[in-house]
Amino acid sequence: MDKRLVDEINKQITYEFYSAFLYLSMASYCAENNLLGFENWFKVQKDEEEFHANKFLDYLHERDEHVIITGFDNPPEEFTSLLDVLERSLEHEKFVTSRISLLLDIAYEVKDYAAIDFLNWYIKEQTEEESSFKTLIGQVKLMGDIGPGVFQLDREAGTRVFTPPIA
Ligand code: OFO
Repeated sequence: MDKRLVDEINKQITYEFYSAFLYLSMASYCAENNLLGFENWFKVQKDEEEFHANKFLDYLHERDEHVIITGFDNPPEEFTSLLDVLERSLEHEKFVTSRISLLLDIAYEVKDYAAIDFLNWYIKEQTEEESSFKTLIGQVKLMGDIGPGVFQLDREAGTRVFTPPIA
């Protein structure tokens, strides 16, 4: 594979694990603020991010490339409200979408059609992730992030379960 593409995918593995830690930090904020449904929701999101990271890692091995595991910055641990958590999540997902687009740009540039096929899965996944955060933000804005409205949303968030996305 093209070296730049391999390097950027290796960086992406780090970003995906960072996402997992970010969502774990958000799950903790929710737990500490009696939002146990959202604690569950963000822990499931963390599982999804680990799935994304491992999928990249397995792909590099499948293509006979070297995987480099690196550390990353600490995720934030101070949040002001559930809405703040969700808005910062959406902002983060937009950043990740831009990263996946960069990977695809390189894959097109070097005409790596197998990588293009592989990366298209992430494009679809990012659209879904951004959309689910946008929906939650809209719902929290409608119902308010304190009081009975959020209690209902929290109950629904508590029903989320991790099912590995279809590859
Ligand atoms: Fe891996 O999609 Fe979120 O960050």
